[in-house]
Amino acid sequence: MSQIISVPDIGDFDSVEIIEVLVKVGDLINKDDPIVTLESDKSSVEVPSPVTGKITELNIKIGDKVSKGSLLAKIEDELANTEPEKKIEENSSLKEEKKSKEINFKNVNTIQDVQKKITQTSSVDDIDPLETNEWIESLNSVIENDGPSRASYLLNKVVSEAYTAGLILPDTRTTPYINTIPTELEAKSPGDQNIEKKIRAYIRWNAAAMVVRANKISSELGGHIGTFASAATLYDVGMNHFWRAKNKKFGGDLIYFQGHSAPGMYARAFLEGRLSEKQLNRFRQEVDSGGLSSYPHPWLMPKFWQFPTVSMGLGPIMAIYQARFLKYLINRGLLKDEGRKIWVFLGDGETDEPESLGAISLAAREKLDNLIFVVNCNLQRLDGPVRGNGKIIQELEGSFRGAGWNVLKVIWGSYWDPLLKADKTGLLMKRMNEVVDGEYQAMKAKGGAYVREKFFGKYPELKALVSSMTDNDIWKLNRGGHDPHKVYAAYHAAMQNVGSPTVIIAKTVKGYGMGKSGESINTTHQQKKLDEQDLLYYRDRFNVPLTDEQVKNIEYYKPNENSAEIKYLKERRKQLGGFIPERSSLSQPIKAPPKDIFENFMNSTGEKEMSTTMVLVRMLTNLLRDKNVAPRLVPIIPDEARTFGMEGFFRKIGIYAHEGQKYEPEDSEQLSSYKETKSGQVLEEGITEAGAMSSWIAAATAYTNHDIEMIPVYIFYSMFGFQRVGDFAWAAGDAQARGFLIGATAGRTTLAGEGLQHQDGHSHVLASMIPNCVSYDPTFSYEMAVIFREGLRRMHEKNENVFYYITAMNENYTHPEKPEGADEGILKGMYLFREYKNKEKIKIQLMGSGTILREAIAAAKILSEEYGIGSDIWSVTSFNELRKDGMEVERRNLLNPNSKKEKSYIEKCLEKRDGPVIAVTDYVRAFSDQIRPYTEKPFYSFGTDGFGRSDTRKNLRKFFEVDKEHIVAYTLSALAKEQLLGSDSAEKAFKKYNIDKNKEFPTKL
Ligand SMILES: Cc1ncc(C[n+]2csc(CCOP(=O)(O)OP(=O)(O)O)c2C)c(N)n1
Ligand SMILES: [Mg+2]
Repeated sequence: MSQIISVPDIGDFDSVEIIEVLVKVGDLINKDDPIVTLESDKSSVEVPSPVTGKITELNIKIGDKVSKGSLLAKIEDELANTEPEKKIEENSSLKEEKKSKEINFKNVNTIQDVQKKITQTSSVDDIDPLETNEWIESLNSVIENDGPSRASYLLNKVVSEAYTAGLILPDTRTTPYINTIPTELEAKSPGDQNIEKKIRAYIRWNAAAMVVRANKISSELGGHIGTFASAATLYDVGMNHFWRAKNKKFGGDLIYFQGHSAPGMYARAFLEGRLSEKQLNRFRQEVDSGGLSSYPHPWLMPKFWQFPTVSMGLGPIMAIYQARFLKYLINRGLLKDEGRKIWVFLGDGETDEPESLGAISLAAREKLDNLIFVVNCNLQRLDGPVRGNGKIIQELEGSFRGAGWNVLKVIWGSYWDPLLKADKTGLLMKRMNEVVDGEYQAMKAKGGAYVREKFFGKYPELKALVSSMTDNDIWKLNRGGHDPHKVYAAYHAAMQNVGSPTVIIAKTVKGYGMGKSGESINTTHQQKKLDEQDLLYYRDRFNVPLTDEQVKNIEYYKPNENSAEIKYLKERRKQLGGFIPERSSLSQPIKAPPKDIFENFMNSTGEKEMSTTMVLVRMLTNLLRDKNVAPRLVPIIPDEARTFGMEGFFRKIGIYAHEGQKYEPEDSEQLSSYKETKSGQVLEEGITEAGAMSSWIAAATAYTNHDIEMIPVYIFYSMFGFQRVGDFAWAAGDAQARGFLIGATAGRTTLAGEGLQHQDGHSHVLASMIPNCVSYDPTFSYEMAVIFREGLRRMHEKNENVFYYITAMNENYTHPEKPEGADEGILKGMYLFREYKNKEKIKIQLMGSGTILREAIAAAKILSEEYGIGSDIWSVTSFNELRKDGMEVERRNLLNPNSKKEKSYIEKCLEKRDGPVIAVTDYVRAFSDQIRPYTEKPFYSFGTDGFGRSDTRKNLRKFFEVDKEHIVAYTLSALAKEQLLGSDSAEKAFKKYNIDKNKEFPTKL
């Protein structure tokens, strides 16, 4: 049966142009295959075929204008049978919906398997204990007869009723200041505790010894002892029992180590035989190869570290988006679901960074049960207590519970269990609740007698509770984070949790075991030099089998290979699949797309005006037709798709949504309707540049973390890029990210109306500071195409560890054809775009980039036609790349004063050309000034230094003095200064163009 294909609802547009016809008569096509591409003045979108069939008639051609309802083609759809497919889709989405409607009890009780009955402790606040008992007995009977789910349901119901009745309920953000998992429900560790204790002691010792040794070499080297000392058990339990390494059979868990706990990881790797004593001795001495980096830096130790975490706050948010990206890869069918987990270690002080907690609601919303945070609450940060007057653990519990996380508090160690059991009145718990962190810290600094007096001494009953204990016994009452049993139970519960992320909030002591030199004191963080007495104390505290002499020499301790400890440690890692951390990549390069995908962009657009953003979006649309590239593209947008004309992607490739789409979108009839789907490809991040950047980093490092090469393209307002999330970009460089960052709406005068906070005139300068960031400011469509294509080739085919920053503009203009042989120059940073030769022989070297190149081109015309001055017009696609080349060549020349002078690329371009350089961009002068040292020609740069403001492009260019008139006048003046021309021409030009000489420099306005 023949069917008509017409233009569907395309939103607010009328009479849009057909820019591509993608089928011909006789073609057999599938449902949803594109028929034509339509382009408005802002965006392009493909019209998909509604059915599978054979094209029998084509009613349009390129250049036609069409509107909603216009006839495009006819298709014979007798080959098609799309109904069953549809049904399958419907069935699965129905099922999903049903599933999501099932009642979820996880927030009611995190311990799924309630085995114990609730027992009443008579509380001092209870006015009617008998009545309370009746309630509790009822609850127990429900648990016993109908199970915990029913009990939870009833409690929920009662609570809802109470809310409805207007009852003011107790604040339930937090639970009492005790462990979340009751002792009876703790999963027991299968490990040999004796051996594990010894291993932990050796790791502690070696970590501290390494730092102390480094500081003997030079106190400049620094390092941390106290942090790892507080976290050793948290890491050890993970290493011995939970964290599975990547190997041929399994993708591996990903562990984000707290940056300054790195010494502990080195110390373990030393026992495992992965690092030598020589390497430990080179901690923080990296200049000659073989040293160990201060913190986790994949750039410096590319086979060891995976995640740069030491800039606080970046680790937690990057890990959240990593966990989400893992689910994305699974839901898109690119990875199999192996139950891999992302573990993230962070300090309690670090949680004050907005990035640390800024995305925790996303983690819950996305049901990231592959994510486990471990917050090491040692109650201290660098200067002092994290919450001296409060309780960081309770505060964090409230935040995470409120966000929908599964919260497991690990506050008290096993030595407290009998005391808590004996606490029949709830007084001990009350005391635990009322003591603030400042006091808790002081107690661990001051010893057992102090704790007896200050903690238990407040209430006679509590004093009595510990009366048979010695001060030393009291001192031994341990915190949960130092108790391997409690930590094991929490990790075990976290692994079982389904449907939400888990946070383990563990209480520890900063500088645990360091004694007077640094246990729980405000200066612990800075402690890196232990003297002999301190070291002897530390050895004794953990029973490290070293003689006094060995301690004095700060020797490392490593038992021999056949010792029970080393065998055990290795065996545990063998069982868990290998060593951690370890960085590797088994990913396959992506075959670069054929030339013809980009060929169109090399031609002139004729009369047709378009922006480079549109060019880029068109290019991505084309790439989505390439079978190798298409599945690997990850478009990432922080709520700006419509700004950039990318809304066509919504329907075409779908927006990733782990629960699919539970609603019919308002615009479902339209071609670019808002389509959310479980297999969606677009990461529509909402308004979070930090989040979007974290997604980009996850995708850009998927080649190592997931062994699959992905091509992330994150497109954002350029002003909200490097300026906003520059530290992430730095971390991306460290992590050896590969992918595209697109700074759209770039240029201080090009994003006209938006004003000061939006107009970017410096992102390229910021980008230039990252060594492995390759950046370009292209003007024309062919430049964009050549650059993007090379980016794909270098990063994703040749696997170079660089990432690309490309600016794109929103100004529409026509694009010329690519000049013959321009490719090399486009990539190196400059090429000759056009030449004006005049009789008078005065010439200038006119350089421009981005949209301001067009002002330069217009100025050259005026200079030639009105002043007889010739120009060589250089399109400078990358001042940044030119500078890199200039610096390198200069250095080589200085190192080889006897050799023939090598020429930089800039010199090669300019050597046979006359006249001063006039460089003009939509960026601050510092951008073009970068290449000043690499040419001997006089150099004048013009740019957009100063705060932006809203106005028309024309007015803004006049204000910043980068319009064609200013370029002409300043050029004439520069020529006068070079004594190539009299000064009258310039003076006349200033008058002619009404240039106000008394206007302040724009940076002062
Ligand atoms: C963004 C950032 N700001 C500051 C620092 C410097 N710094 C390193 S560790 C530290 C204190 C950390 O305290 P906490 O998070 O509680 O970790 P702890 O050492 O107590 O485990 C600070 C301020 C940093 N690394 N990153
Ligand atoms: Mg801390």
